Amino acid sequence: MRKLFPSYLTGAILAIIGYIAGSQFVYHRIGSDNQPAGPNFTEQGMVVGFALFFIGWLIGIGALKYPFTWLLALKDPDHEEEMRLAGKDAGIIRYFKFTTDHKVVGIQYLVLVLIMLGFGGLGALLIRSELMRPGALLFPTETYNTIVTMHGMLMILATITFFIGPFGNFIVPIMIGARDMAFPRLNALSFAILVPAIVIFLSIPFWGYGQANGYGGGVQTGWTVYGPIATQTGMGMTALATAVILAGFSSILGAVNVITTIITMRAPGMRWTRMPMTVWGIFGAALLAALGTSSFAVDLLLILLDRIYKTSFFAASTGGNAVGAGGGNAWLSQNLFWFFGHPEVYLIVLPAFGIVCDVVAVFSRKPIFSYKMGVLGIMGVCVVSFLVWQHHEFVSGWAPELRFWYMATTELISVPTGFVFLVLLGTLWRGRIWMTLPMMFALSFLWNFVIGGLSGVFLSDVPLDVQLHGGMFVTAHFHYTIVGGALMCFFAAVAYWFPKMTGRMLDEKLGWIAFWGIQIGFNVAFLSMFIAGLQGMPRRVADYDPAFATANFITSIFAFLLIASVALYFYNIVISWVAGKKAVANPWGALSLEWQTPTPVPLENFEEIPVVTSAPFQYTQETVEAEAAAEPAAGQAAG
Ligand SMILES: [Cu+2]
Repeated sequence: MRKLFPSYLTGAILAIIGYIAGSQFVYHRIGSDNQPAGPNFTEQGMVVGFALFFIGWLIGIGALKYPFTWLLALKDPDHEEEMRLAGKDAGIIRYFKFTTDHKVVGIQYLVLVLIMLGFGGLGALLIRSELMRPGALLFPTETYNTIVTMHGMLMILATITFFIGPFGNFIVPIMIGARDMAFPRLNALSFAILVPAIVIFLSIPFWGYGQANGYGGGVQTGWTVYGPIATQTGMGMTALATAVILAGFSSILGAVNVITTIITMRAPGMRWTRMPMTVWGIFGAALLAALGTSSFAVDLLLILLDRIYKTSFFAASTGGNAVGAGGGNAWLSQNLFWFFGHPEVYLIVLPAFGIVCDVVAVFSRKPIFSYKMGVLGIMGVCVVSFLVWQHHEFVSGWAPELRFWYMATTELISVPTGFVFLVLLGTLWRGRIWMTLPMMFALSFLWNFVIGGLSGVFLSDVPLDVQLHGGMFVTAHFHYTIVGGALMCFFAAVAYWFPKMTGRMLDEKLGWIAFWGIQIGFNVAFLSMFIAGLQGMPRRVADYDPAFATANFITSIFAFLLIASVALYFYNIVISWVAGKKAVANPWGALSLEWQTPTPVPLENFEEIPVVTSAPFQYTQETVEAEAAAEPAAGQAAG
C-alpha cells in the first residue's frame, strides 16, 4: 500500500477533487449565469477547475514534494528513496510514479504516445466512415467538425512528442555516453504535465452541448483554431486551449532538458561531429520546440481571454457583445498560429531525418555518407523553417506583397532537405543491405516523404496554391509527410530500439504483415485523396458533391486497411512486450553506444563512462567481411 502513495492513483484522486473544488468555487461564489456584458462564468469555472485539476494531480503524484522540501530548506528525506524507487526492484509500479530515471520516463512517454495515436486513429476511422459516401451518414456536422478538430490536434500533439519523448529520453542520453538527462526532475515534470493535458483534451466532446451560442458543444475550428471562430465556437474550445497550453509547457520543458543534456552531458571524445544523426535530429527539433511553442501558447491564451473576458484580440468588430469594442485582427491569430505551426512540422520530421540516417547506416553496414552535409541539412531546415510560415496565408489576404518572398523561402527549404536525402542515398549505395523491419520502415519513409515533399513544392507556388488551398490536395500532402514520413519512421524507431527498451524482440511475422498492410493502405488511400483535391474537393466538410464519390470511397476503404494494419502493429508491440522472444544486448550489430550496454540497461547506464574515438557507425570492410563469414550465426540471432 505504501508504494501507492504518491503515485498516479493518488494523483488522479486529488486531480478530480481539485476540479470539483475549483469549478464549484466559481459557480457558487460568483454564480453561473452568463451575463452577455460580463465574463463567461461557465468557461471561467472550467478554467479554474482545470487549474486545480492540474495542481491536484501534481500534489498527488508527489511532483511538488522536492521543490517544497528544497524551498523550505527541509532535508529531502526521500532523495535516496526516490532513486531506489526508480530502481529495478520497484517492479511495474515505478511506471506509475513521478520518477527521475530517464529510461522509465522514456517508457512512460512511449505508452502515452501510443494511447494518443490510438485515439487519433479512432478519429481517422470515424472521419473516413463519414466520408465514405456523399450525404450525412453518421454524425451531425458539428459533431463531425469536433472529430476532425480533435483528430488533427491530437495527432499533432502525438507526433511532436513521439520522438523527443520516448527516444529523446531513453536513447539519447545513452547514445551520447551520459548517465542521465541534465535535469532529471524537470524531465519527470515534463511528462507529468502531459498526462493531465491529454485527459483535459479528451474531455472536449463533453462540454457545452445544447448551449445557446448556436455552435453547440465540442469545437468546430479545425486544428488551426483561427480567431474569431475560435471565440464563437463551442465550449470544447476552452478545454482544447487549456490542454494544449499545458502540453506546450511540457514540450518546452522537455526541449530545454534535451538541449542542455546534448550540450553538457556528452562523454569524453563525443564531439559534435561524432554524434549519431538521431541526436542531431532530436537536437534540431528541441530547438524548434523551445523557440516556437510560445507563440502558439499566446494565441491560445488570447482565445481564452476573448472567450471568457470578452476582449477582442481577434475580433475586428464586436457584434455588440464585446468589452473590447472590436479593433482586433483575425490575421493576428493566423500569424501567431503559423509562426509556430510551420516550424512545428519540422519539429515532427527532423528527428525522423536523423533516425533514418542511423538506421540506414546500420542496415547498409556503411558509415553515414557525407555526414557533415547531413548535419548541415538538418540544421539548415531548422533555421529556414522559421522563415516560411506565410505560405499558409497566401489566400488569406494578409500582406500579398510578401507572397513572393515566402514562396522563395519555402522552396529554399527543399535544398537542405535534399542534402539529407542525398546522404541517405549515398549511404545505401553499394551497402550490404540487411532487410529488417526497422530498415523497411526507414525505406518507406524515404519513398513517402519524397511524394510528400514534392507535393509541398506545388503548394508553395502561389498560383497553384490559390487553386489548391483549403482542399483535399493539402490534406493528402501533409498526411504524406506526417503519416507516410514521420509515423513510418516512428514505427522504424520502435522496431529498432524495442530490444533495448523492453528486452524483447518484436514479432517479425506480425511485423511484416502490418508493414505491407500499412504501405498499401496508406499509399492508395492518400494518392486517391490527391485526386479528390485536384478535382476541387474542399477539406473539413462533412458532406460533399457526388463528383468526388469515387475518390472518397477508395480513400475510405484503403484507410480502413491502413488503420487495421496499424492496430495490428500496436497489437504486436503489446504481445511482444509481454511475451516476445528475449533479446540479446545487440541484435542488430549496431555500433552506437546504446547497443554497447547490457539489456536491460543498468540504472546508471554505464559501469564506466565510455571514451569515444571515432564518428558513428564506422563499419569497415573487415568488420563486414568478418560478419559475413559468421553469417549463419547472425541470421539466427535476428531470425
Ligand atoms: Cu507550412
